[in-house]
Amino acid sequence: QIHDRVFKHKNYNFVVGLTTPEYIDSLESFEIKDSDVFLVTYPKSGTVWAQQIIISIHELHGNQTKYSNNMERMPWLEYKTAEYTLLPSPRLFASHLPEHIMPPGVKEKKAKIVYLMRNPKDNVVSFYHFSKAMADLDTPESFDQFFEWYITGNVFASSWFDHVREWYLKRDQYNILFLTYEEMILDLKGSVKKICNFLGINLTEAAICQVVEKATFQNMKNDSKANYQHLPPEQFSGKFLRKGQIGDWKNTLTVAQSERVDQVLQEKLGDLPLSFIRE
Ligand code: PPS
Repeated sequence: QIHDRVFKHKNYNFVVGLTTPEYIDSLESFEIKDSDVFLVTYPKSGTVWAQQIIISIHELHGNQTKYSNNMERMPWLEYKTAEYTLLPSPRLFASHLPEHIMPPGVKEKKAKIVYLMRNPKDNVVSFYHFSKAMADLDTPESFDQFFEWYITGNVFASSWFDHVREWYLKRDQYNILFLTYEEMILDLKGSVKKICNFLGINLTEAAICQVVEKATFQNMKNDSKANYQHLPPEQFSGKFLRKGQIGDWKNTLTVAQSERVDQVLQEKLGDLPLSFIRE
């Protein structure tokens, strides 16, 4: 089952109108620079949050560039929204691509990947609300319907389980840092420091505190560069910063749905040392 608003290419669901099979194919020869930084996520895992952090770290490090919003400073690799070869270094990209579609050059260069994951129960709830508000996506009739789409990977970005598994299994081929949304919620400052260390950027304690300040839920909500309110309301009628919590899934998933996620987690990721759910 595949919906109107997605097309499958290279065994992955893309959004119709946001990219093309030809452009995706061209990524095979996309030239990578050692200084490139990629933030890779399954959708609704905290992308815009980590985007704000990575951009702020670079700004405070002295990489001042003019940009009107975070999407412009750190565009999505799979949606060609600018001439990427002309972007100043270090280039910063966001991406929801699975490992098998990532430009092969990323492996050969010293380019860095921050891979951010979020537990699938909160992820599916966030994705459901996003699907209702985003005109580019198929609109579910109910949470129950969306849950079925999600569990079977019949959504934009395909299966969360496959995305996480594939990136995790191939991790040794990349210069990659795994982070979770949950650890960012529980220790934002520690997470910012982890990202700085990984990027090889030394910030003063005061600068780190500034990054943390800029990345709080409330401040991001009011930051016009970070909150994605620049998207036209006919395209997106919701909030990118919706609730920003761990465990909100308990207000939405039934016991049976929660158990189903546990079961699929066990089936698909049970052999890997990853744990996601925080009660
Ligand atoms: S997207 O469309 O894939 O780019 O969405 P993404 O940014 O990955 O995920 C959106 C969810 O991340 C939450 N978010 C935050 N949580 C805590 N603190 C901060 N600063 C923050 N910024 C974004 C956002 O609220 C979405 O989660 P939900 O559960 O829907 O609130």
